[in-house]
Amino acid sequence: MTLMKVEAIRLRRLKMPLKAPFVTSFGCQTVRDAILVEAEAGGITGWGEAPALAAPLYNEETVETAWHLLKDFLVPALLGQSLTHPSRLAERLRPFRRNYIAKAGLEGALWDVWARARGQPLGQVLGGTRGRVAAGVSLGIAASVEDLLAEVALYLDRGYRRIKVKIKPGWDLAPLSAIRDRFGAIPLMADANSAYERSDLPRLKAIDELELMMIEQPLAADDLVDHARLQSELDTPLCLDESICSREDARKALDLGSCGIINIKAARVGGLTEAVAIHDLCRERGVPVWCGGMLETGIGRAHNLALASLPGFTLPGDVSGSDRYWDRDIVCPEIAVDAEGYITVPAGPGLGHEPDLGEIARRTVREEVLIAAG
Ligand code: OSB
Ligand code: MG
Repeated sequence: MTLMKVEAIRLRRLKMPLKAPFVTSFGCQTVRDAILVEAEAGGITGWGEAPALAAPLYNEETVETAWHLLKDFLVPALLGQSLTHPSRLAERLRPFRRNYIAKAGLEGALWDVWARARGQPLGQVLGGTRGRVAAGVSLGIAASVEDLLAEVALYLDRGYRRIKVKIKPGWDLAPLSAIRDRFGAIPLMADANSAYERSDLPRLKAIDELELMMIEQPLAADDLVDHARLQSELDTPLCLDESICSREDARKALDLGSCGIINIKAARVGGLTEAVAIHDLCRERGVPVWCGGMLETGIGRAHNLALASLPGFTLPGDVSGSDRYWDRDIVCPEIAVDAEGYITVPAGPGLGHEPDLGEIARRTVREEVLIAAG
């Protein structure tokens, strides 16, 4: 396949109950309303996921807006068109502003088609070099410090190689100090999802004393300038998530000194092409990156695993096993963490974790098939 002609796209909405509610500074999730994108091109099927959240609290997108964008703009712009490579999709979709999570779902399906057509694993097609990826976990805001300590113990026992804790003003020093007291110098970091302001500097200075690996996104998504000011006041590296929606954002953040580390999520930046471009920039500049997550099903999780196999992903990310969120995932095999806390990057073509069509059908609550005219 040198030209990829997309003949049909099937969009699905799935209801996936989370094992336990996931609480952040911006809200509480109990059910994952997931969007899957299935693309047909030249007899090959590829899968992507658009992991927008139910409410516009992490970024401006929601499950409904991502569905609307895909159905009414992005898929119609692609159907019947021929692409020489998945990386050419972004320019086709550029007239439609932002809506990066929706775009990433469509691009992801095309990357899977492309890799399967070549009989190569997606990781390899992206430039991945690792055979395994260190697993990390993101722990939500808990009901009590004791509950959080029990969760930390569980994931350390399972071999996870980094613990991330969600924080907000009032749920920061106590839980983080308790973890340091109980577990010592484990690889520990905190994610604020923009819950702090400049006036919280004294509190952030106190967190600085805990020698975390990094503090993720303390300030507003649109504020690279105050992140740079804050970074100059702290020894702990800042890591940006919400602030970085493109390679250009990453360049500006690094030029300004707004962070020392970047969390790369393909979903947040419009797809794997832009994610790889940010990876390449950071690698040139010696800036470590790690792969973030968005409560993905196994489909998005397999995409993340492929991305995290690139050489610049030197820090463990929010790449966890299927059983972190799901009683039963929708891919075969499920994504598993070994006793040493690593996930094997699959060697099969494309995602390397096959969609479980029965399980997907059982959870599908809405479906839309769009077919190229003629
Ligand atoms: O800020 O990294 C984040 C989940 C949804 C939206 C934003 C974030 C997260 C997480 C969990 O931290 C990552 C995961 O385990 O998928
Ligand atoms: Mg984050």
